Amino acid sequence: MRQVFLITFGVILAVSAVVGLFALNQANQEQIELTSRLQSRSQVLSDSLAESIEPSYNRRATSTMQRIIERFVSSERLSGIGVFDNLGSIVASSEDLPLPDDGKLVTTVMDSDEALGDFVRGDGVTYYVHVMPLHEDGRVVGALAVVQDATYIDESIRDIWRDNLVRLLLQVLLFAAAIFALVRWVFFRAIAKLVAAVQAARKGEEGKTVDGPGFLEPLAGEISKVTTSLRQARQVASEEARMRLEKLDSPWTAERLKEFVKAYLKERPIFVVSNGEPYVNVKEKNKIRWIVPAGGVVTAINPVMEACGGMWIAHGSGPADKEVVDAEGKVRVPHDEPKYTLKRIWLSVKEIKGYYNGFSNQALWPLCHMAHVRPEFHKEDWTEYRKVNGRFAKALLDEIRHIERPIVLVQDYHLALVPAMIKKSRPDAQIAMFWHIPWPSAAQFSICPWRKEILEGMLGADLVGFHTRQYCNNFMDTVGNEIESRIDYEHFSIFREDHRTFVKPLPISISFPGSAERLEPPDRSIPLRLNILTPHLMLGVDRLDYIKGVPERLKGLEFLLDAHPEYRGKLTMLQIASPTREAVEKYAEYRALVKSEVERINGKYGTSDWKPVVLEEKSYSHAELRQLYQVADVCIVTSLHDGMNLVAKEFVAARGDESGVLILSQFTGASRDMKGALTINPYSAEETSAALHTALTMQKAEQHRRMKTMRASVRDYNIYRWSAELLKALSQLE
Ligand code: GDG
Repeated sequence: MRQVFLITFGVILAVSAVVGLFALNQANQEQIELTSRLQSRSQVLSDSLAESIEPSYNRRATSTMQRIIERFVSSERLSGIGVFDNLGSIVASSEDLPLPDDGKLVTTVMDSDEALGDFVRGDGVTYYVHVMPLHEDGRVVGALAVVQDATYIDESIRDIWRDNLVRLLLQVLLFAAAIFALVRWVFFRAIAKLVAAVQAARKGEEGKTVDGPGFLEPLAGEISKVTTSLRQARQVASEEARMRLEKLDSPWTAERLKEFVKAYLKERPIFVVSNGEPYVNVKEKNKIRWIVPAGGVVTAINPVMEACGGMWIAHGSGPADKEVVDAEGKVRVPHDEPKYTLKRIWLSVKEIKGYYNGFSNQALWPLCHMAHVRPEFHKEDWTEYRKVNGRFAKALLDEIRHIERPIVLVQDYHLALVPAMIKKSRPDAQIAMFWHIPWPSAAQFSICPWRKEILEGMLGADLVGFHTRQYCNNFMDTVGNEIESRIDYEHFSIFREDHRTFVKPLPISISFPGSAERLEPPDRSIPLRLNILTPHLMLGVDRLDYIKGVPERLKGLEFLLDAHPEYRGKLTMLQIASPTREAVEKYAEYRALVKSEVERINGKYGTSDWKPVVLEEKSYSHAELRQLYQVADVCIVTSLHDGMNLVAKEFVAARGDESGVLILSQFTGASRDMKGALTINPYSAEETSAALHTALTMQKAEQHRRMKTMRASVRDYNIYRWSAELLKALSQLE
């Protein structure tokens, strides 16, 4: 748009300059012509008047002169006539004779014996004064001045300028409108069409031809060739990918997953249903911006949706979420390069209290995690949980009503009842449910008053996935204990009535290789901003959740600073603690506990220029977290129980330099895959401290060896492979 204005402005400037020059020339010509006509008339009038006046002047017949003057003034419509003696004094004149004050013109004419003329301005009127000498016997004896109103010359020049200005304005308006329309509709439209065609080629969409109007034809031709080559290259890649699809080996990329989806699912759309949404909109200073919320489900599922497209249904929890969606609660995301549709569901305060804060996070979350927080079961929370699950199911059923055999991926413990609700109305839907948190032992699960309903809900899915084989076993045992069914341990499936559900371990991962793959120069700006200047940096990144074992981590640090005072002043623990589930009391208590522990340790060891722990109780962007992963010497994960833990994998993925040490709790799903980590029992401060000491003194060669192993494992089993395995297993269940 700016360019259109610039072009229009340039043209207007050029037109104005041309019109201005022409107007100036016209005005000059007019002035010369009118002036010359005025001068000639003055000359003729003066000559004929002089002839009549001279005899009377020589006779000093003043009254005769006065009469002649008066007659002449009125008959020729003059502004005045004056007769002067040889001293320049008026002898006879018309009434109100407008003359220059100093009378110089009269004197000059008499001295030079030559007629002269000049313009005189006064009271908004311009006069032309013509003075000629009067003679007696060939001698100059006086002068005669004839004064004419010359204002019409100024007016005529003004009219010329005004007419030209009006013409200029009209031209400017017409030109501006024409240029605007031309640039906008012809030029920009053609460019926009070209851009759309190139974009379509980049995204691999078929059927958009690259063409442009005459002047853009050469460019369009070249772009067309490039996009054809791109399409051909893509076809070759796709062919190769298709040939490799049968093998679920590495490397898996977003492109390969896309091809896989095309080949296996024949482009059947994918629907993801989860409680949490991938983007949250907030309003700051009247401007809406989006942020990626902290949490493992979003980290894992977003790259899959970006690769495969489809629809993600989630709770719209952001304060400005409603302002960016259409009437159906939908918006295309990511906002800067849309790839799939996000449909938001709105929940009331009561629903959030019972379904989310209540049953999901005060009953199921502690029930599934052995973190010594007692689950709280309340009938009213369960009622809301069931009701909200019904609302998610209904929203999904509305969306799939015209789609044959849709693929539905239900995420996590908030939506355990959704699979059966969908299956009941749409038996043709292929449903997978992934449980992102641990599944406890059958005995532990048996304390849940609504265990049967939860299991029946989950068994509506064709496939139920957990991170580890152990969780799968626990689930099969639980179903065996609680529900009338036939358990098939050979194929890991459960028969109930006429439906069969497969149970499969699918260790979730991250999108490596991805942006994390790039080797960026380490950026220490965040530690510097936080005034962390110690040679060693130990990093923790967690939602502020009691399962993450932050107080235990702090105890481990305390133990280290006691056992190895040489680290005092040399080591800083930076804890990124993104706030989470703040409406739940246990989380508020936990937050206060972490804060007071940090203060206690900082009080115990801190000095004027060193704090052992820097606690950041706020969310960081993924790009900032990546910067931190790249400069930390140690990343520490001390979860008391954790389904997988993606922070461990993100740290490893960010270490393109193959150095740094990962300390990992043995109670995370990740500890099964991350063979190069230093594994600890976070309940033992002594063990944590020993691992920290080992990490801080580890030779570079040893760090490389361990990091290489871990990077290879995350690269081989990334999120694209995870989803390919899940989708392949699901599509083969017919
Ligand atoms: C559940 C299970 C399982 C952290 N702080 C910020 C932030 N994060 C991101 C991390 C990471 C994710 O959140 C946390 O993932 P985790 O896997 O560590 O943990 P949970 O959120 O508890 O996830 C877990 C996971 O689901 C997947 O199945 O592994 O066991 O509990 O990606 O980088 N992200 C942003 N700002 C932060 O401040 N944007």
